[in-house]
Amino acid sequence: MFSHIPLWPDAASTNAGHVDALYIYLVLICASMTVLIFATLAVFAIKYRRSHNRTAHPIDGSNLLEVAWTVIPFGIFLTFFVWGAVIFFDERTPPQDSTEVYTVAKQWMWKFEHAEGQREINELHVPIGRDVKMIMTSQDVIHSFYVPAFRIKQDVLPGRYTTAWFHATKAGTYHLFCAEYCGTEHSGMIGWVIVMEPRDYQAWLASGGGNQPMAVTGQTLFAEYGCSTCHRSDTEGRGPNLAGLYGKPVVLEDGRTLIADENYIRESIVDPGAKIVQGFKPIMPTYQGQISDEQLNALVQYVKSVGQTSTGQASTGQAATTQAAASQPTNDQNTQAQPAMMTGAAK
Ligand code: HEC
Ligand SMILES: [Cu+2]
Repeated sequence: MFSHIPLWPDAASTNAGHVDALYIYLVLICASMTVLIFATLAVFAIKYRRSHNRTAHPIDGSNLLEVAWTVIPFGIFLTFFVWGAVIFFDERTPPQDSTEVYTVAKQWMWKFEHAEGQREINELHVPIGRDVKMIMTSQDVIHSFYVPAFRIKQDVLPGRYTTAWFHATKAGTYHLFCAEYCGTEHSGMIGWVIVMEPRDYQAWLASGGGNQPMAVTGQTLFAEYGCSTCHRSDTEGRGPNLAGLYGKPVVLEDGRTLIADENYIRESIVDPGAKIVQGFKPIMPTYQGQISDEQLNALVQYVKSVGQTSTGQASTGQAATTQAAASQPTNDQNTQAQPAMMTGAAK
């Protein structure tokens, strides 16, 4: 509708229309207020101009008038707040079952890794018609993920995750900016979001070749870093069984309860002492400085996938875990008969 006005960026997400509508509303209200004020000014200036054959009649004020001109504008301006809050909360809440893309920002580039395993730099390929959740962190300073065509902007911070989501609606190639000054080459920290028809996207995924899902990478790391020695798929481990942890409430030693989201899992790995799970001792070593952000992402994705059954990408972790769990009792007696399962478990 507004695409012929060059000031207006492309609108390529479900969110864009809402943001634009609110923006137009703001402009209209401001414009009508301006017109109202200047019109009144002009009319009064003429009507009540100084004149010799008229005497002034002082008035004592009117409570009705004062209440009206306070309450009515207040009500009008509150609509900004309410409407803005509705859009804000919608933008802040990624739908369940979104496709996930992990993002590591650094001076001065964007590194993306799809949950399915594809990696890219300064280019992000996404399909039309799917909810995409960006799980973002920074390797150094604060950056900001900004895609005008989607009307989303989200700061990307070191040491934690921030998330953003969108649902692309129009194929095309759109600008990606860093919107937070981050050093000398900040202006070069740009890229492209390539929105593709689902068919083309499938072709693009297939052409990637050789990538394994992040959850599988994470599972390998989980064994390599010795996590699996404490976190077992039964209740015998020295650490909690992580199956089904993601999205569930966790009761802490100090009595607090919180939801195990990506940030909680991440913090549990780099700063295990920060929040101790009730009933467990603080014996988990910190992995701060020993693993890269990419490895951390893979571990988080793996922990999220353990014991999940609903989403496609999660089933990899689930399959791998069930396989490992299933093959454990067979290890001693049945090694010969189960060679396929053994390779799965040996990792
Ligand atoms: C020495 C044993 C040990 C090792 C090794 C270990 N952990 Fe832990 N982990 C624990 C214990 C004990 C807890 C519970 C106490 C706490 O919160 O620190 C825990 C808690 C956690 C939690 C929070 C669990 C919950 O139910 O809320 C996560 C996630 C986690 N660990 C992941 C990992 C990962 C990933 C690794 C490997 C990089 C790892 N752990 C290595 C012992 C261990
Ligand atoms: Cu930046």
